[in-house]
Amino acid sequence: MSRLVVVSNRIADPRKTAAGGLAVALAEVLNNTGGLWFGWSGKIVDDTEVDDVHVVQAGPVKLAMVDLSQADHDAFYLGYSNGVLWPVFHYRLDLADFDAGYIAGYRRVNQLFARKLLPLLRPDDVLWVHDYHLIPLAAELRALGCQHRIGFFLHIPLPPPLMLAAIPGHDWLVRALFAYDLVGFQSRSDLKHFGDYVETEAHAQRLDEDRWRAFGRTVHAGAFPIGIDIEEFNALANGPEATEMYERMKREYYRRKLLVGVDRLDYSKGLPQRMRAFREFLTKNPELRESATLIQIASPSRENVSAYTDILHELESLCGSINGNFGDLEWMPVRYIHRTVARDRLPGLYKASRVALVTPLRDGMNLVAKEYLAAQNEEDPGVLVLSRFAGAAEQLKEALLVNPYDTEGTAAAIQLALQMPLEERRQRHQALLRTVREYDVHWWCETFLDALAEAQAEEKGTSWLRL
Ligand code: ADQ
Repeated sequence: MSRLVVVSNRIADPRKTAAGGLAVALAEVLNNTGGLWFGWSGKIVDDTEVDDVHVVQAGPVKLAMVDLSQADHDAFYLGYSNGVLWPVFHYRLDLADFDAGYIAGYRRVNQLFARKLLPLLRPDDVLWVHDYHLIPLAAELRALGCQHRIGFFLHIPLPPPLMLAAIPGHDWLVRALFAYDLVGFQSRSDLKHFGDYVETEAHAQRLDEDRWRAFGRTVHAGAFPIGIDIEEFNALANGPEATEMYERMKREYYRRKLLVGVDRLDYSKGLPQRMRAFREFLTKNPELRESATLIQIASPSRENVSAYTDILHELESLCGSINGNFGDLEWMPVRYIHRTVARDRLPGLYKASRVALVTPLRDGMNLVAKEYLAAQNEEDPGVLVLSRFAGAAEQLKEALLVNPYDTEGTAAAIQLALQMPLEERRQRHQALLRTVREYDVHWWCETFLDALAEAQAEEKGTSWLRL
């Protein structure tokens, strides 16, 4: 069995299961193959100290980490990854900062990763690179002579060609994807955007459903929607912390129906739009007002990027005005919490909530939607209100799908969700849970790695791309 090498910007200690979902799934595969996990240590050091690779043995898994200099961190992480790629890939050209210096820093860090990773590789290793921070990594590795099988998974959406083309250096970025053997996306619409881009902008030849040829290379691409670790999540849901949380919420809100939102505080998550829809719901349904409370958890995220402070202020002001205008001494319609909730308590909060509002403006997948479904009591389940612009909407068709930009439509869905009869809630939940169970994180890992194994078999003997 080949050893698996996972590369991601941040890495997690696989022995600490609290990290949840993705980290747990990857840890499981890594544990089985005695794998290697390579990434940034999270530390910023002086330029002179950047060269060290820190290796830690975590059970059967080896963690190898590099530090970054302040300049590289600023250009690579804050600048190009989160100031250019994140907004544009989430369709927010207006928030992108196309400072010319960032792309050089982005490339420099990918070159650093390639240089430091290559000597750690064994001949039969299989590499799995994750997310938008590391798009050119395979090309940089190939330039150093690496001939390993390399797969890439993009956790965030891929925008349509014209939007992608707004990024200076977009052609270089997409060409770099051809250095991988397999490129995985969250949804079929992302895959379609990839196909459209490479055929129109790069004049790639489509060989079949999932293979394109350009720059002397054939790349396989597919949609591999990520799922949750349902067993791990069920274990958490039955644990003491989740149970305590559930009981406390039920006690505290015994006269009301809870709505819940759990997100990183990010402009892609549509939080102000959600608040406006909830305000519209309160305005239109005075008779339901005092029976509904929205708990919105928004964990702090990338607070050193300015677009994030703007969204924080907008959200605070909306929550304040809703509570000021609709609340009274006994009842506040919104409980807004700007903090991360411990992972082992989350299932209790989900279970106590009659409705989940998962209404991003754009999202690669959105695992909160799947976690909410997994946490429900099957006899008396809650209702998922889901944005049609989340990758999850391709799979979770029985949710109440909404357009988060449409305030009135979303408000109407909130009302429908709160008043949905038990039988309909059960039917929808049953179908949704079946999907969440079938396409869990293990399915995702296995399907991707199987496709990667097949992708390379066809590619033997062709020349590698050099940038
Ligand atoms: P994220 O944008 O971080 O991830 P998401 O999938 O919604 O988004 O959440 C990831 C995890 O973080 C979930 O397990 C969730 O429970 C947890 N989480 C989110 N907000 C939290 C909060 N306030 N407190 C505690 N825990 C919280 C990116 C992409 C997504 C994609 C994932 C995985 O943006 O679209 O689903 O990667 O590929």
